[in-house]
Amino acid sequence: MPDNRLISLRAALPELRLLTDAADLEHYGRDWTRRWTPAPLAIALPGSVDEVRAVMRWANTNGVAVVPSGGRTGLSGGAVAANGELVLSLERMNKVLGFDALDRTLTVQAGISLQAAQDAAREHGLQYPVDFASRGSCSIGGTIATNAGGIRVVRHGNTREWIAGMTLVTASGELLELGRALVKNSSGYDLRHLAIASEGTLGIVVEATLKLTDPPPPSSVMLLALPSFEALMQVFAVFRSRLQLQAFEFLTDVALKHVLVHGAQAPFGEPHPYCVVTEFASDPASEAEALAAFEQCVNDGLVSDGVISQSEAQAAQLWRLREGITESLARYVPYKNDVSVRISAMPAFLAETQALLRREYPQFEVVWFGHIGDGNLHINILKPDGMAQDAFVADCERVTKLLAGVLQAHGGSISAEHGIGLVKKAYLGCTRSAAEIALMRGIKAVLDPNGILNPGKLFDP
Ligand code: 2HG
Ligand code: ZN
Repeated sequence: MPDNRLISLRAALPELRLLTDAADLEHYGRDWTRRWTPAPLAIALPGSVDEVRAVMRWANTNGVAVVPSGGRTGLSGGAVAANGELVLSLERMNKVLGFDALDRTLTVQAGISLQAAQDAAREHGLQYPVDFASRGSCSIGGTIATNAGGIRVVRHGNTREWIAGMTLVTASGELLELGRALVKNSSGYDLRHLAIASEGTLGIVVEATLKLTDPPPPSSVMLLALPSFEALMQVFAVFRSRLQLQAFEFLTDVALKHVLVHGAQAPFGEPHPYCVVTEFASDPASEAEALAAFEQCVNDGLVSDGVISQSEAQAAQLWRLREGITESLARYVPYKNDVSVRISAMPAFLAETQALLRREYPQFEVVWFGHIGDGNLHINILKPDGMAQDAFVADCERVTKLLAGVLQAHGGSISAEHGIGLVKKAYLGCTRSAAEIALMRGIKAVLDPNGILNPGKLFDP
C-alpha cells in the first residue's frame, strides 16, 4: 500500500525523481556505520536547487523528516535514515559550476565528490587541499556538514578554512547565500560557519564556493618506526620544528597488521610498535632537514627505523599503510572513537587513555591510528567474531562514558572530524556545556521550527 505521504509528494512534484525500491531504500538509508537498519520513506534525487527548495517546502508543510545525503561515507550515522524519513540525495547535483582565477575559487554543486573537486582545482593549476581516504566517494556537501578534517589538516586546516561561500536551502525552502566568497566581510553573524559542521540539521548545502591554494610542492613520504607511544609527540616536535610538514599520521602495529592482511606491502623487515607517515617537500634542502631530523630522533632513541619514498609509486605504497586502515577493518564493523585534545595536552591524554583502554578492553582488539599532528586519535574497537553486535556496542558505550570523562578532564572533543550524528550524541555534553547545547537547540528551533531537518542527529528533538 503506497504511503499517503508518497502520494502527496508525487502529486506535488510529479517531475521529481523518486526511488522506492527496497534495494534503493537500503542503499541510500545507511552510511558506513552499518549499525542501524535503513528504513527511509523514499529517496528524492533532485536535479536542481529549485527542486531541492520545492522538496523542502513540501516536507515542511507536511511535517516529513528529511535526511540530506551525499556520499554516505560518514562514520557517525549522520546520514542514516532509519525512521521513515525522506532521503534527499544530492547525487545528481555533482557539477563544477565555475572557476575564478582572480578569486582563486571553484564553485561546485554539493553532490560533487571531493576527488572531482580536487581534480578540477588541479586542472586550473591550483589545489583544494582538504584530503582523506574516502575522497572518491564522499561529497563536498558531506565534508561541509561534518567540517571534515583528514590527512592535511596539520598543514592546511579543516574544511571550515576552505569554504568561501555556500548556498543553503532552509527547512522552509528559502535560499540563503552565505559568505559570498568575500575575503573580507564584517557584516554581522557569519551563518556560513553555523552551517559548517551542523550535520544537515540547519539546512541543505546545495552549492559551495571552495577556496583554492597553490599546488603542493613535489613531496617525499617518510615512514618512521617508533619504539614507544611516548616518543610520538617528541618525534612530531622535532619534525615540525625543522620542516613544513604536509602530513603527520600514526598507526600502531595492530593497525599495520590489518592493512598488511588486506594486501599492503610490509615496510620493515621486523615489527615495530608504532609507525608514523609524514610528508614534506622533496627539494634538496627539505630532504636534508628530514634526514637530520631522522638522525636526531634515532640518536635520542625516539625512532628505530625509517624509509623515505624514492618514487611516486613508493610514496603511494607508504600512504596505503595509513589510508587503507578503515577499509581493512570494515569487516569487523568496529566501534569507532574519533577524539581530539589540544596538541599540548596529547602526551598526558595519551597516557591516561592508553591505561584506560588496557584496563577496560582486555577482551577486544583495539586499533589506534590517526592524525596525531592535529591532536586527533582514531580508536577502533573490533567486535570479536561470534559476539552479538548489541552486546558489543553496549560494552563499548560503557567504556566511551569513561573516555568521555578523560576527554572532559583534558578539554578535548568526543568528535574531532566525523561528527556527532547518532553515534556520539549521548556524549555531546562532555565537549559542549549545557548552556552551549541549549543555544544550539535554540538556533535549530529558529532555522527549523518544525524539526524536519535530520531529526535525532546531534541531539534528540
Ligand atoms: C581516517 O582518518 C578516517 O582514516 C577514518 O577519519 C577513521 O576509520 C576510522 O576510524
Ligand atoms: Zn581521520
